[in-house]
Amino acid sequence: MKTTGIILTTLLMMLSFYGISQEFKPNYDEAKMPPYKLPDPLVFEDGTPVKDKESWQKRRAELLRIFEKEEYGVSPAWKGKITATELASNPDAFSGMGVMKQVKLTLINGSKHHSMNLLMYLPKKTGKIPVFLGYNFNGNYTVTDDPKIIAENIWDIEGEKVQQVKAADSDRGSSYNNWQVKEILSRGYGLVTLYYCDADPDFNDGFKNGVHSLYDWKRDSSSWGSIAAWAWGLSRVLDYLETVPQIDSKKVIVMGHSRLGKAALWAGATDQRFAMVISNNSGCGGAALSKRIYGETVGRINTVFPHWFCDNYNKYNEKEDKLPVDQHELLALIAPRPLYVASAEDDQWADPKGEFLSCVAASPVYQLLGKEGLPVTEMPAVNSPVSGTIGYHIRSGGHDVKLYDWQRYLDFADKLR
Ligand code: GTR
Repeated sequence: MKTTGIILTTLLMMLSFYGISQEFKPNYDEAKMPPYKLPDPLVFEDGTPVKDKESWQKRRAELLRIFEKEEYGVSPAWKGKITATELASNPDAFSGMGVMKQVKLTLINGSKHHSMNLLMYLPKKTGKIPVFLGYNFNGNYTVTDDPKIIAENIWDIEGEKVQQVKAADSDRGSSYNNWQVKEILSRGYGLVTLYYCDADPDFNDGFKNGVHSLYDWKRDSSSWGSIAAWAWGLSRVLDYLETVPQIDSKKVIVMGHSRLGKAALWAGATDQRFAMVISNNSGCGGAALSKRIYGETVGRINTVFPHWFCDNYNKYNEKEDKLPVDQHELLALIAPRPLYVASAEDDQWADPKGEFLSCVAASPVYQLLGKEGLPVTEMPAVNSPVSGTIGYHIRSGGHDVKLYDWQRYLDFADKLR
């Protein structure tokens, strides 16, 4: 979703990382991958096999605890209050195709509070509306060029000093291609999006800013990192959506690209109210298998983004073989709900094959729960989507969300109808 910005950040971060660790060279050669064995999602830690749906629930809880403790960190239970204030609206967005609303959500936890601004587009139709929910990278005002969308300050995390800066009016609508709002509305779906730094600014602030600031807590080795904070923020948005009469809160599809695809997967794993989960090019720490050591690795991601995961995750830097779980088990936590994983051919950094194999290895859990999982075990050709209860495609082109991806997601979302 970030285009030039994200490419620049990635390049800068890669350069600075090479400064830190000269020896890091991503592997892009299947022949050079170490042999690896994936943990079986249907076998408990103590070796007992999972035989039925009931024992899967226990295994599910075990896996969730491992992912919390060793990878994303433990998020707090929410016992606070949420208020919603309408900030702006447009009853005739896109020449009457839909309604635009901007709503400020304030999360109140005792004397602490934190606000996040939602941008919503809902089609004009009768009946409850299924919606896609996802973070945007660059601010709500970049999603469409509607001048009524408030241009909030954005976080400059790329400059020498991390700071909030005024949004540039020239960026209005600059992320439209990543959101395809007209396509979404014309298919009868709504879109709810918010700026990801509104939930947690994306820099290593010692887990103090954003939703972290709602709690008094002492950081330890399994404290919630930014991915967990972003996922937690999505659950708070869902709390609010449950109160909006026009929205079908039983059909909220959580979607994210790249780091926000990792957050969407973790949100879907931790909050079973999300009806469907979509991961677009989520890669390492998202849908891709870590034990393959292909493209981005655990050591590299923890070094460049020390705030994304919990501190325990560092134990597996260059030691992926020691990981007690792998990412197919994260996907399995979404079962039996529909899940779509999308890769891009030129995005080898995110390991498309590792994302595909992860779907294959999650499928036995779907099957145990009476669902199809992914219908194939051989990687499909480029631009040839496959779908059962798990859907997958590898698109031509690079790390991005394109109209092609949205069209596949909309087709897949029709499974909820
Ligand atoms: C990269 C990072 C990836 C991915 C991406 C993004 O720099 O290595 O894991 O998350 O950023 O979020 O765009």
